[in-house]
Amino acid sequence: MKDRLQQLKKEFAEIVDHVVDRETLEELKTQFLGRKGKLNGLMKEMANLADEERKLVGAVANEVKEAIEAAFGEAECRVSKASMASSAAKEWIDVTEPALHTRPRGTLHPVTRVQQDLEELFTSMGFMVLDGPELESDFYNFTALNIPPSHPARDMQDTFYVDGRPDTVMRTQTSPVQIRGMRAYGVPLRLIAPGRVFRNEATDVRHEHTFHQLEGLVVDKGISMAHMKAVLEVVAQHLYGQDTKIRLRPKFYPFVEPGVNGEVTCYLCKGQGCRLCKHSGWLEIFGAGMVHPNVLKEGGVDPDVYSGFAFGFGLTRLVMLKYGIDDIRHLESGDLRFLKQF
Ligand code: FA5
Repeated sequence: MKDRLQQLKKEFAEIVDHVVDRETLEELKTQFLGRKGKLNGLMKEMANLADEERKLVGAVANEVKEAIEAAFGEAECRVSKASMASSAAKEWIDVTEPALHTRPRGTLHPVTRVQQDLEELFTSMGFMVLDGPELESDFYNFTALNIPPSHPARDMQDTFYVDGRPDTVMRTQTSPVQIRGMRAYGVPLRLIAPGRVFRNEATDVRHEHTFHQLEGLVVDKGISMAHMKAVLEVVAQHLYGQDTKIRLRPKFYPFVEPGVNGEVTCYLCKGQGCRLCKHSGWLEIFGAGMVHPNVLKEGGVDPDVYSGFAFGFGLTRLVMLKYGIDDIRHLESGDLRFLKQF
């Protein structure tokens, strides 16, 4: 009897070591320790033993039961650790993965994209980037730019005046920053001034009441139109490719002399003529010229010593050309269906 009990303990120890899952372990427990299990079967047989013998065998039976329970406890611990490790491996979480339900992020407005691209280009050529106020004085917007009160050139830019502040306008151009820049930093000077401007326009596909320009000014000794053309060529080629040429044709602007209207070869048809360039082969993208002596004087610069050139890109137009936008009014509409495309 004692031997059979010891044999049972040995048998359990051998089997339990190979069990790897909780279900088999439970089955094994019922098989050995359950009411109808092997140990109970043996213990029932003890009833037939003599008193003395039953005491001895009973002690062995208890010892075997405890040993089996202890082995079971150890196996249970081992199996549950293994199962935790395997489910951790299966349910592995990549903590670097972006969350699924983040708030949607916006994108840069197409005007901002082109503006930042040009800011980078100009700063690489030693230009500084300046801001100016959108609510500007009549003096900076017109008078200091050689457009005195009642001069007919004021009619070229239909202006928003401000109620109760006759000397204040919503700036019609970024050119006032030329004066502000010269007064603030002196010469020699290289600056660009991108920004929003406003005109009381009857709007259509090419004209908005609110649009963006990018002004440029270079003042130094011995600056000529050749410098101006070279810089503008670099910009045009950066925007539309190395084959791009520029064409300068005379145009009147009160703050430059001589003044030009700047065009680039149409990047779509390479100058052959197409719908985009209205079959001319050229696209008009800026105004420019040599800074008028009166403007230099307003900026505190001696025109007998220094000369300079200035230019003003229609930044919004550049954006339209770059992305093939057919109606300028989309750009300030705030329409997400349009903006999400960029
Ligand atoms: C000017 O505003 C001058 N300040 C440019 C300049 C600067 C000339 C320095 C010489 C030296 P203009 O009015 O032509 O010029 O406007 C410049 C550009 O702004 C135009 O070529 C055009 O691309 C753009 N533009 C003008 N009006 C509108 C409008 N209503 N909507 C969108 N773009 C416009």
